[in-house]
Amino acid sequence: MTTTTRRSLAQATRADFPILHQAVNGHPLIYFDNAATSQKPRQVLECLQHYYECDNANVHRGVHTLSNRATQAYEEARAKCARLIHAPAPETLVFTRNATEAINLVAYSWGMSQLQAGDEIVLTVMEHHSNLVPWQWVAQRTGATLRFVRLTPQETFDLEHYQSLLSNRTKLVACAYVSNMLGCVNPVADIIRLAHHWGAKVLLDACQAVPHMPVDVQALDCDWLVASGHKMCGPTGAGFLYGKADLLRQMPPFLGGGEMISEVFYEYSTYADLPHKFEAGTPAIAEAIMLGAAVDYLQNLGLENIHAYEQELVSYLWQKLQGIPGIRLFGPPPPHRAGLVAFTLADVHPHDLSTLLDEAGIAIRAGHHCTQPLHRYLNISASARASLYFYNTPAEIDRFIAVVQEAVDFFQGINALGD
Ligand code: C6P
Repeated sequence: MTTTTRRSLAQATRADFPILHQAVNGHPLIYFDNAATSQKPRQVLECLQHYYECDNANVHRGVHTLSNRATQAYEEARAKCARLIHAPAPETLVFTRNATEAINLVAYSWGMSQLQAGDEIVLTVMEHHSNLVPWQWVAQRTGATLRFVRLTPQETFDLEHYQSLLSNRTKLVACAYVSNMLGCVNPVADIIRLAHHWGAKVLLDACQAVPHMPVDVQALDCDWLVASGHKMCGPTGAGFLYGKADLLRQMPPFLGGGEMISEVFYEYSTYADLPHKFEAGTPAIAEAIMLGAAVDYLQNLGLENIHAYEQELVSYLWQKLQGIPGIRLFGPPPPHRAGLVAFTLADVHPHDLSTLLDEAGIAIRAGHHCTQPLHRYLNISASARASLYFYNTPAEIDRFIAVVQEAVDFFQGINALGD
């Protein structure tokens, strides 16, 4: 892709995002908190309006026209999400509220029923709390043991250490595709191949991957993959779990209620086929349909194009950040990273930095980013994180860097007064 096409990707898309065209604290908004949640284009917002104005009804229940329309749109959205990750069939994709719920589904359904004392669950030290807490519960209830892959000196996934942890006791490997703090893109193809060699299943937390790069579950051969719609231009309240069909069929239901059943008697019930077995109760219909519109939007842009553009942006951001005195950047340097950078400054607390940036209209995240154990592992209590998406521009990075530099100068001045 040439520089011109890349520039036009951001330029062309910005007009689609009404929220970006506002002033915050007297300055044009710069939204660098995309790893927390992305903004939504007009096409996705209009989809919500259209659904509630024209088609609103419950799905899979009525035989009237609106119910048929709602059901069709809901199932089309499922098919779109399935195509996005190259799932073999729409029924291998279960709608959930978010990635967290999808991981909990696997933990409760598969983990609680399949694991026992002596089994091992391999996680990494970089996991988000969502891919840690549910496995702690599974381990506590079943007697299985948690093992953690550590980092290389470059703060990436340590493949050698990982191999040393694998054995015939390993029953599950659950790891992030892209770390939401280190920004490293993990060697998931190798991780999966090695786990399968030992007969272990693999769950990929692809929250920070699916919105930003092409993902192919069949090429990867992962057993499960989870993602959140709100990080990929979709609404909150809609995410998904992909699972291999045989595996999903063997798994007991997670939640019980309407729509997940085949037949119900007073004493017992039989369950619906995939994917409905895992979608108890009225689902987030409008949100799922909006997520389908978000997938259309992303695929129109092209995930390869989004990825290439973000690679350029993050290289620029990294290079500029490196020039700031007293900065510590986490994770590997580009090109081996995703479009987010977490850092600390010697003289400025991340929360103070975030407040000063907000005064300049710039949104970043400060804190532990739901990776408290990773922050402890790195010997820090908090970090600042700038996370980019395809609608961000190099000019925004320039402004961000200027304000970070001003913050450093300001706090260095205050600290010097105290000396
Ligand atoms: N990370 C962040 O600011 P939910 O909340 O279920 O949509 O996503 C959870 C989750 C799971 N895994 C990874 C790698 C994630 O990054 C996230 C969400 C956000 O980093 C909000 S804490």
